Amino acid sequence: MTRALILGGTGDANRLAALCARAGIDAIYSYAGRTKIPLPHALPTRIGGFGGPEGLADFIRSERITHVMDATHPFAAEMSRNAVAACAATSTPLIALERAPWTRTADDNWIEVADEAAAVAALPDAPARVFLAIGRQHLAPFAPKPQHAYTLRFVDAPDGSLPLPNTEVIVSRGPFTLQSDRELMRSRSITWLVSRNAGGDGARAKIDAARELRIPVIMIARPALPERPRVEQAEDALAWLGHDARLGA
Ligand code: 3Y8
Ligand code: NAP
Repeated sequence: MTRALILGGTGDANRLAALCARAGIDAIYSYAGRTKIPLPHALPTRIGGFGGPEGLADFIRSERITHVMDATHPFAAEMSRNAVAACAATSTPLIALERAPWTRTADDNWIEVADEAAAVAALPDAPARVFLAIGRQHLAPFAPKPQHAYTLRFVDAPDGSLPLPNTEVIVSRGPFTLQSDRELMRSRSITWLVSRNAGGDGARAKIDAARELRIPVIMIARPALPERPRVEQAEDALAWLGHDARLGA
């Protein structure tokens, strides 16, 4: 009997959860608990870490999970690595629902970097106006460049001081639109955008807006992940589970 665990926290995971609920599949949705009020789901939902790969393996055994679907964000590398280890330890089938990275077009002005430290190094020394759209967990590396005016976007309002002196915080959870991101960057005379290569549609508006406004983008590449079977569409994850959403099974 199928009993699936969805490692969630993205728009793709939300779509997969809706498909599972509609197909009457016995599934549990899991959040890390990073945000104060995560989006509710039709599926039973758990919030919080498992306690490393061993904790996840224990959860799989105690909850009699038969399939794990890792629909976390491409930068949630620790969760994905733990899922590979825990599924190997418990011989549990695992699929990753992972959208393709964004690719540069001829009209894009991207500086592609490997990580946040390289993104900081790629920023100019002369004071600039930077839209830093990488959340609130990764601001510390930018502290050595306090001379810039930073526009920050968070899911929840910051609960304390920020490691940067000159900031404006926008609290918004996404998904975002081209019109709103273009207006956000134009109204603040943004001259640089820093982004992670999240892929998908939920956060690509800022990339398209930067192209239109001819703003250079410092694009942070995804962390390397262990090999595991992967699909890009929620329907294909459901098909993998043995229920074909397209046929209304
Ligand atoms: C808690 C679940 C939906 C899904 C919304 C997607 C799109 C917006 C891209 C920008 C970039 C960022 C951030 C982002 C994206 C979607 C999707 C996606 C980037 C929620 C969510 C959780 C989180 C956690 C949060 C991180 C932060 C990252 C903000 C829910 C809304 C910047 C990643 O304040 C914090 O501590 C936030 C932490 C991890 C990255 C970071 O390190 O700060 N996501 N985001 C998940 C959990 O608890 O398990 O609250 O409902 C989900 C979404 N985040 O349609 O509703 O599908 O990818 N989220 C990045 O790309 O750099 C926003 O602003 O342009
Ligand atoms: P991470 O660094 O890969 O994970 C750190 C720890 O958080 C994991 O080891 C695990 O704790 C716990 N965790 C992560 N995702 C979880 C989940 N879905 N369910 C239960 N526990 C989870 O993860 P992160 O980058 O902080 O991302 C946390 C969540 O936000 C993920 O669900 C991810 O999909 C979502 N998100 C992240 C980003 C991003 O930029 N990273 C963007 C959008 C959404 P234990 O080791 O204790 O099990």
